[in-house]
Amino acid sequence: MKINVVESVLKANDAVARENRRRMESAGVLALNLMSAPGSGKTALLEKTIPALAPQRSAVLVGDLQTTRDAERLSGLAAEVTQINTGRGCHLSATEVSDGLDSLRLEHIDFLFIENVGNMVCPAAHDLGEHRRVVLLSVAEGDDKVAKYPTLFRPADVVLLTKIDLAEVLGYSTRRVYDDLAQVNSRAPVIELSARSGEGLEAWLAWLREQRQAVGKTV
Ligand SMILES: Nc1nc2c(ncn2[C@@H]2O[C@H](COP(=O)(O)OP(=O)(O)O)[C@@H](O)[C@H]2O)c(=O)[nH]1
Ligand SMILES: [Mg+2]
Repeated sequence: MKINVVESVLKANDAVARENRRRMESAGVLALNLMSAPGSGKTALLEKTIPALAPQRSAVLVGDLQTTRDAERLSGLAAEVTQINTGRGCHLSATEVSDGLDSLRLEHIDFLFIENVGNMVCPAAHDLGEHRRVVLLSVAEGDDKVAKYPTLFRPADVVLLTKIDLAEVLGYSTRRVYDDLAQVNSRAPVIELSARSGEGLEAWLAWLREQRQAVGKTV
């Protein structure tokens, strides 16, 4: 009985996610779901990405349990920013994203960045209707997390090794991360980057533009 309830909740989420994807496709929006542990640098990356990419044509839906702090950091950088507070929820749901989409003028947007709630388990289980899954792993979290949290990394379309400016001081082994990724997800490209130093940002911007072309749009 319990299992049936869980299945039906996920099925309901998937149906709403399909509708979200259809809405965004008909408006020509590329949607990216950013997932990682709290503090790995999702908002900092968006602060650098959006001004360099398409500030007038980007929007953000940002999920946190409480506060509008991330929306405040990003407002003024993107054309539109909506904060979603999940209360006790450890991930965004497709329904919350659907409500978020209602707040945006989709026809004016090319890139929609969905900053998921910081968590390495729950977000990966919930389709939001995104086109691409972006998984961040910061150097500060340690080099052993890919093998420990494979469900996060397996469906990633790109893996961003963030805060790479800290690698040396932390004695970080990127080799271990690449070895583990080869077991878990050999499809996703890996970009080493730092929102602080700017290293890797050009490669990340190029990847974003390529994805937009892949869904039939150019910027
Ligand atoms: N050294 C360094 N610190 C960073 C970098 N990116 C983010 N941070 C810091 O990491 C902390 C968490 O970043 P934030 O963007 O809020 O993470 P989020 O919770 O994933 O959105 C902040 O203190 C940032 O200044 C980076 O590339 N290098
Ligand atoms: Mg954030």
